[in-house]
Amino acid sequence: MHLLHLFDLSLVARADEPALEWAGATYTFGELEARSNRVAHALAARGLVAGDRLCVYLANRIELIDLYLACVKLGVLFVPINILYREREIAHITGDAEPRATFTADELPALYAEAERQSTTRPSTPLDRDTPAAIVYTSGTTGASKGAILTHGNFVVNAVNLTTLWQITARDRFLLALPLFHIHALGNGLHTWLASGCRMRLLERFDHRIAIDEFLDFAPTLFFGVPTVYVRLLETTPEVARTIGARMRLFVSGSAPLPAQTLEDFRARFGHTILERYGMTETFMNCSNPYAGERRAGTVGVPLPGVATRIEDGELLVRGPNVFAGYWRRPEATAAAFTSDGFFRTGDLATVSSDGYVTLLGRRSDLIISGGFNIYPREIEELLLEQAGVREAAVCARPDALRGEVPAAYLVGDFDPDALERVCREQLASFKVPRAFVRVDAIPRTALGKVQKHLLAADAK
Ligand code: MCA
Ligand code: AMP
Repeated sequence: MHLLHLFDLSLVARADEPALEWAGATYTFGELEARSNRVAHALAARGLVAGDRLCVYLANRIELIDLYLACVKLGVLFVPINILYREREIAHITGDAEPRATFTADELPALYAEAERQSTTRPSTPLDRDTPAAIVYTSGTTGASKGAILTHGNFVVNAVNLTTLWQITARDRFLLALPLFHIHALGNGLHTWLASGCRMRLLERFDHRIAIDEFLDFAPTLFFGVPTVYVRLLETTPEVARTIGARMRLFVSGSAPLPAQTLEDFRARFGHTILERYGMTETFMNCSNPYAGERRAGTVGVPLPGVATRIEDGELLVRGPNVFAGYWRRPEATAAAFTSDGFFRTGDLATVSSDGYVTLLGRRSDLIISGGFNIYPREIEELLLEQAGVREAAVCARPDALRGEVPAAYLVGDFDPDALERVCREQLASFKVPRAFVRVDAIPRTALGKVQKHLLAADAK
């Protein structure tokens, strides 16, 4: 099975039904089908063919959906780039993916002028379960990010699992505010929407100052968030929270650990137990708390259908049709990520209870997750080490009540912290900029020279 079999449940079978609310207008599934066909022909006219890569550097908007559907229909690999990334980070991705085309907001008017003249019939391309649909960059355990090749089969199995297990149907009203350049919104959000045929309101981003108004105005039944989003929603008044809660069916959380206290506070205020699940770019969703059974705080629930799990040296390994096809042009990194019997090493440390619930205990690597965005310290350390006067640098996580964690830099040398901060702001996405630049006499290391980040982090509190 490939993605168009899944999407046709909505694009074709529900063509006249309302599909998408975007920027005050409502579009039917049939209109989305026609728009994306025109865009696909316009891309083909520019020379894009199956197997090419197309990068998009866009915030959430209807054109991002058109472009994704057009890529799927052409067999072109969709490569989304985080809109918060700056030149250095973007250059790494475009250099590695070697796209035939890259779209930013500036290029859209010309493309849509060309699309206007194109046919609304669907282009035909051979597709199957193993056809790559997207390359999504994720940092892995090294500083430079690697492209995870995600196939039609990966997207399909993830969407079918979640739509069934979370009982998502055409009757739902889905509010999507997470960024479509990550698998959380793209893989889970966009694909369960198209699999179920529900009505979705898409927001450019989750802006906590207006999010509540969107909830009240749209009256959703379904919402996906990262923990920071739920901490933000707790700022609302009890009356408004009750109004929103009364219409809602399901709140889902993932991408970072949901503190048990947030789960409790949210239940008290909104009258809903947030359903926590666990996934990765490379694997889509691995585990979920049950919709109907016990949603156990502090756990990520049980493995999804088709997902085999194993614990090895404390690390969770997974295997199944949800697991990606490998890293783009990095056979060595791909080989290192899998065991000889085909299990993917998640890098997450976990335990499993006697009744099958998985609890995540931390990460093998020193990954920092801030507001659901991943930060690999090495990338920031490399930039800091390029700056005058910095002799040694170590970046580690500081606990943060709103964002879970934020990065802090520890440095040896003779430097100007304000200048370092300026350079980071210019060259890195805002969430990667260290919240502190701390001068230390030495970076603590083990006898083998490995930085002992836990000692630095202990200082930070
Ligand atoms: C944040 N900012 C953004 C966005 N989000 N700018 C543009 N588009 C966005 N989507 C910027 C703000 O402009 C601001 O920049 C800074 O980030 C903090 O903004 P603030 O309003 O204070 O945000 P917040 O209340 O902290 O909320 C941020 C957020 C955001 C909405 C929680 O971090 C977010 O969307 N996180 C989700 C990321 C995600 O989907 N991750 C999934 C990856 P400045 O500081 O310059 O003013 S993991 C994954 O996909 C796997 C498969 C999984 O398991 O899900
Ligand atoms: P990414 O590489 O951006 O896809 O991020 C995947 C990582 O996010 C996983 O390896 C986990 O460390 C983390 N993650 C996702 N969901 C959860 C969750 N529910 N609880 C804790 N960590 C999570």
